[in-house]
Amino acid sequence: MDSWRPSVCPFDCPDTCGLLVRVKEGRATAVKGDPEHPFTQGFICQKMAQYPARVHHPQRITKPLLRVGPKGEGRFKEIGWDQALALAAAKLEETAAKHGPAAILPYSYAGHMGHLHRNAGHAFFHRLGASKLGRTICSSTASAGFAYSLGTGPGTDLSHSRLSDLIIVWGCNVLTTNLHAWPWFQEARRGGARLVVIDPYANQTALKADTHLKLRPGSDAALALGLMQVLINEELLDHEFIAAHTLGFADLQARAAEYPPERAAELTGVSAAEIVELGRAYGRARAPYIRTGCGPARQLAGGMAMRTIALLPALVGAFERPGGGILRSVGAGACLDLSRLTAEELSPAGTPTVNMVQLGAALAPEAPRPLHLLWVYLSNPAVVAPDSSAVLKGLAREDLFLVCQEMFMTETARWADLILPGAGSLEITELYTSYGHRYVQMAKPVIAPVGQCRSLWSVFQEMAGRMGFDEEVFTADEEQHISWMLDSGSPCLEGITLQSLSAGRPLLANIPANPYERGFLTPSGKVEFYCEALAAQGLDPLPDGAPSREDDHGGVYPLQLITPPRKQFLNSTFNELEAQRERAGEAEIYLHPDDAAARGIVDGGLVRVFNGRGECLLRAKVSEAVLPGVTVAEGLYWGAHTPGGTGINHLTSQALADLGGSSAFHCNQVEVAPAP
Ligand SMILES: Nc1nc2c(c(=O)[nH]1)N[C@H]1C(S)=C(S)[C@@H](COP(=O)(O)OP(=O)(O)OC[C@H]3O[C@@H](n4cnc5c(=O)[nH]c(N)nc54)[C@H](O)[C@@H]3O)O[C@H]1N2
Ligand SMILES: Nc1nc2c(c(=O)[nH]1)N[C@H]1C(S)=C(S)[C@@H](COP(=O)(O)OP(=O)(O)OC[C@H]3O[C@@H](n4cnc5c(=O)[nH]c(N)nc54)[C@H](O)[C@@H]3O)O[C@H]1N2
Ligand code: SF4
Ligand SMILES: [Mo]
Repeated sequence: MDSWRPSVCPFDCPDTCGLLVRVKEGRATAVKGDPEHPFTQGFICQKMAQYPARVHHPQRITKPLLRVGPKGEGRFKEIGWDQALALAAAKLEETAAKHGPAAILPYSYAGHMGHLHRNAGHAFFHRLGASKLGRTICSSTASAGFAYSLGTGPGTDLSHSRLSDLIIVWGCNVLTTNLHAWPWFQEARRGGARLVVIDPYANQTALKADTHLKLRPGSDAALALGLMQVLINEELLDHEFIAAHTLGFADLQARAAEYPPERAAELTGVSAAEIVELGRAYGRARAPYIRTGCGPARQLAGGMAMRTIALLPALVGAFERPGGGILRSVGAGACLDLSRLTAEELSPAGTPTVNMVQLGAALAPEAPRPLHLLWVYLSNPAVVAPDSSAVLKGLAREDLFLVCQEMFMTETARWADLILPGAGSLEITELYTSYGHRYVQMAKPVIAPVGQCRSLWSVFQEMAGRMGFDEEVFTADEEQHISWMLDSGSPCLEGITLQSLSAGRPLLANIPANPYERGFLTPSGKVEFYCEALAAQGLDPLPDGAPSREDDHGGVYPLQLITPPRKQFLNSTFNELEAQRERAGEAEIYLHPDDAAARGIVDGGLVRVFNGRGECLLRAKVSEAVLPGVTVAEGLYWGAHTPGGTGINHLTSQALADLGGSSAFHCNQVEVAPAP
């Protein structure tokens, strides 16, 4: 008997699709998009269509593994769960006794986005007194920048954009990373809307847009200020909105005057004519809508860039028009009460925090507080964290005990001392919200755990028992925790309960499609052109258009490199499927024809991309898709699948962005040469 059962896509993708999974004799055999899910609309991406192959992959880790060979060699023997967890508990105790509990660090991120399992280890590590992890690798800079301008809280829903007449996709490759935005944009376009993409390269989305402004990476604030200057200069302003809902317009006006189109053009690489044209179009549009991604934020001055972009809608009063507004992130996640699950209060006062972007530095033997036990789950830091050579050096330390909860032998798991096989999303009970839509969903297991795999949740609960922790958080069951999360008292979860979600249908949270109609969650309740909170930290209270650029060592590394996602992978996930690697093809780097010619590089040739941190071998893609001086390498390939054995994060740095402590993955200087 086969049947289709409801589930949810667990990946770190704003679309959080509702799924139907066909199950035959206890195995998942096919996955499709839920046709009744209003956001999924019955289709899924090509990656997820491969999910059954991933779940039942012959190389999936299905038993606990203990290292037998030298570190990193990848030789393990199978052991039982009891032995594995007893060893883990002994190592935790030994480390805490010898070095203090802060020598233990959990390292987890977004391999699975369900709230229960994503947060399952928090209480356990808090109770241990382990160092805390600052989970900043993705969006903390973008959200900090945005919050200084518009406040916290969700942005304008994507479904709202269908009423827009001008959609600007600003540093977000939606056809790769937010596929389900596309139907809304296409609906708007059928109604006459124009689609503009602002991005350093002609990505998939730009190729399908009406206009592509190709800017230098890190110059978004200058571009936004240039657009503001056009709006101000040509009187394309909504004075009524500005007077009622913003703070510091006169100051902004003075600052924007420093960015006439010619200067903005010089800073951005976009022509003055294009800037004037887009400024006018934005000012004259009935309901302009902006979708920003993380692209502008993954820069040394990325927080400032996001803050500046976020101010544009206020100048033209776009927030008040059906179809107008701006989106960075939306969803009901912030409405949940995670406090009982994460039990922050169990962490002793004064416990240090390690910023996950700087794992390489934290693992160095000379770090001020050396780490001796690293427990990795839902993440693959050997590939995804910046400055891979520093990370790998740390993982190779003989005096570091590495536990990995994984489904596959990733480049991190290879270095482990102990691997615990993880149950995947089809095998567990879970609660999901999204950062791209407003639906809340619950998933129940559709198959039994594969092999001896166990969920993160059950492992941490059992570990807590073994360590003698008896607080309520460690004894409550999954459904109890889901109920607690939903029972937050937030009006946005009205009517959404364990019972109502149990039918497996998506429930719409009570969040307006355009939350800005209700005002702004800034300290002043207004859009802050002038931001007192930034001034109080000694930072520039006004938008600043100085471009982000890494030191090029006097021109030794003259080319800018950005490293955005690739369509066939989800961060470093899906590298484990050979068929998916074949679809992705070889790792490439886009180079402008002038830059290629100056270096004797031909299209399709193998090139060495290098800087002071490391090098990669990539296939040259010589194309005017980028400006001269700019290069792009899509995708987090595992090093082992590249000709040089090194992934792209061998070239990125551990430097933090200006606000929010995130990484600057798109702010690197490199040189490129033909490979020997
Ligand atoms: N297929 C696929 N989908 C994914 C992912 C994946 O790996 N693969 N990852 C998921 C995750 S975790 C996330 S956080 C999201 C990220 O999704 P996005 O926000 O779309 O990804 P970004 O890396 O921010 O890159 C977006 C675009 O920003 C551009 N960009 C880079 N630097 C700049 C700049 O300085 N200014 C401007 N204007 N643009 C710039 C890049 O060229 C790219 O086209 O996607 C999610 N979805
Ligand atoms: N250069 C560069 N680096 C980047 C980025 C970039 O744009 N450029 N993007 C950054 C961003 S936005 C992010 S969010 C991070 C993402 O970084 P990560 O969150 O580390 O994402 P993944 O690489 O997908 O690794 C997730 C791992 O979790 C495992 N996993 C998945 N589900 C389960 C489960 O149910 N149980 C268990 N036990 N394991 C599971 C998968 O097998 C996979 O190995 O990478 C960042 N790194
Ligand atoms: S990765 Fe994104 S688009 Fe693909 S199925 Fe999952 S949520 Fe949907
Ligand atoms: Mo991310």
